[in-house]
Amino acid sequence: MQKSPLFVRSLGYLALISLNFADARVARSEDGPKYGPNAQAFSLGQQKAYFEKGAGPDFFRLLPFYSHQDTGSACSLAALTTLLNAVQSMNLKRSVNASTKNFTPQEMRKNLLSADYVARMSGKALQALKVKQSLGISISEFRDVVEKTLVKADLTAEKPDVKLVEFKKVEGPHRAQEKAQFLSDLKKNESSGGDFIILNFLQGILTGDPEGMIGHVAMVAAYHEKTDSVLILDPDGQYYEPYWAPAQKVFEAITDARADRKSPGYLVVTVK
Ligand SMILES: [Ca+2]
Repeated sequence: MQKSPLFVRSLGYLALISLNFADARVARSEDGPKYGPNAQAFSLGQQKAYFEKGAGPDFFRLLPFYSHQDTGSACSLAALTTLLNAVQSMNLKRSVNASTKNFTPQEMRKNLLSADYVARMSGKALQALKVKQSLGISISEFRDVVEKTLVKADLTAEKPDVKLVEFKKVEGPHRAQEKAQFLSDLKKNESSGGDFIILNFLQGILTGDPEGMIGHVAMVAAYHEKTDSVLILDPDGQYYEPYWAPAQKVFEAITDARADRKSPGYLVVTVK
């Protein structure tokens, strides 16, 4: 399929000037592979090894609510939709019943989200400019959106804990400790159903698509310790399905300074 030179997709934080960046992107060969060496489509089989010992609780909680972004800047909103539906299904405050609706981006825009965030998720730079914003969102700002939306949706018995784990913008010896923290969080998250990880990352590092070298937001569905790989629920459904990626590459993708205009990082959301 022919991609428009101004085609903008899957961005977590796109400044207005990024339209120029998108312009400059190198179009991938139409005949090239869908995924590079750092991503394996979920449908291609690694899950067989993952399921040998049974999947973690997040996988079953999140997969039924996997959401695609509906605009070029709404990846974080898609992840938020998945998160809210997953938390709602946990019946932490009240049990779902026949009248309980699933959350959808359309209804959330109308009834749950701030005008500011809605404009930033619109995919339309001028609409974002009207509220003095640019398209997309930084992970630190998204932390606040996740917390406020979970509270407003009133799905938990206790106030949700939304922790931002930030990385230094520059490379250095601190990366070893940061990676150890990330792996520790992945392992803990994999074993517990009461917490979830939301990544902010440079999509192209994982997919191999030069057009994807921009910030992106997605939930972690699983961590397979045996193969040291992470199942990413990439909301860029126009092009991708969930895929496995080596934890080392995921770490590189989330620490890359280009992933976030402020400072790169990820969220650990704990609900009770
Ligand atoms: Ca978990």
